[in-house]
Amino acid sequence: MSTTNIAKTLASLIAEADPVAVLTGAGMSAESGIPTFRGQHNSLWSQFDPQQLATTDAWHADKALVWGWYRWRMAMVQQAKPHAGHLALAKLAAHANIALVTQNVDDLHERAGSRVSAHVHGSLFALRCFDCAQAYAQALKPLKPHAATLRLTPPTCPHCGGDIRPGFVWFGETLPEYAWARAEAAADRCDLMLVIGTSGLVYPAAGLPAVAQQHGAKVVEINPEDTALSPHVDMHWRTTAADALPQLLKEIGG
Ligand code: BJW
Repeated sequence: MSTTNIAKTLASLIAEADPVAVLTGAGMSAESGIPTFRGQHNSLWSQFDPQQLATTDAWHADKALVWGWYRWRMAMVQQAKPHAGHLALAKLAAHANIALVTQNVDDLHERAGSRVSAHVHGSLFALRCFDCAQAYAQALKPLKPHAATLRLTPPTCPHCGGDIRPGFVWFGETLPEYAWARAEAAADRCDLMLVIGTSGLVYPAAGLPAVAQQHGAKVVEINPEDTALSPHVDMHWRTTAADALPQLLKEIGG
């Protein structure tokens, strides 16, 4: 199918669907300059070992290494801007009832104007104490740009003296209960799910498209590459988020 036909078909699926669930992953932010986790020569896991950085064992083994790496990523996100795909998705909400579920810990959807239903893997801006889980609201000391491997001491919790940790979900941790309930509800109820920029490898989020299909929804994937989900989806659009979403918005009349 030509690109124009894909955009037209998807626009008509959206016109008939209520609600539309959108599940985004790291590829959604790639064109804003935020590296994905897997694949590509500059992806995070091609340069850094997830076992050393994204597990509670990694945190206990070397908090300064993990905190320095997260501060490096926070700075990268703060400098990034939403791209045309983020902006188009935000505008699509004027034409469809969208439930946006993201695996991303950045705030690019919000900065583009979208209301995010669920950040299932947490958020860059939701720091909390490792020990007592109290939210940490104090501003972090501004840093000069630093190397990803700079070791930095995490702040101390004003309530219990524990270490402040990033508000992300590491491997082996359960997902935030409220966010996960909203994500499951979106998958249960939707008539259409758009799956944008995820490899579909990390569970339980990767199971959401199957849940949507079990409830009768169609699933459409927007991704320049084949993924673990590709064999199961109803339609693919083999292009990037910043290319597809503005075309889709135009087709819908936005
Ligand atoms: C573009 C593009 C462009 C590029 N436009 N597209 C079953 C079997 C085995 C293990 C498990 C299992 N079920 C659960 C597990 C364990 C584990 C898991 O899934 N492991 C798998 C790797 C096998 N899951 C967990 O541990 C989860 N917790 C859990 O299950 O709790 C219950 C439990 C407790 C105790 C024991 C067992 C279970 C938690 C998962 C947390 C994931 N955390 C991370 C890090 C977040 C913090 C941080 O940011 O550092 O979340 S991992 C990382 O992967 C991050 C992402 O959100 C997540 C998904 O990645 P995503 O978004 O798909 O990105 P990529 O890089 O993989 O793909 C990018 C895609 O974009 C590619 O397809 C590109 O082609 C595409 N792309 N440019 C559009 N311009």
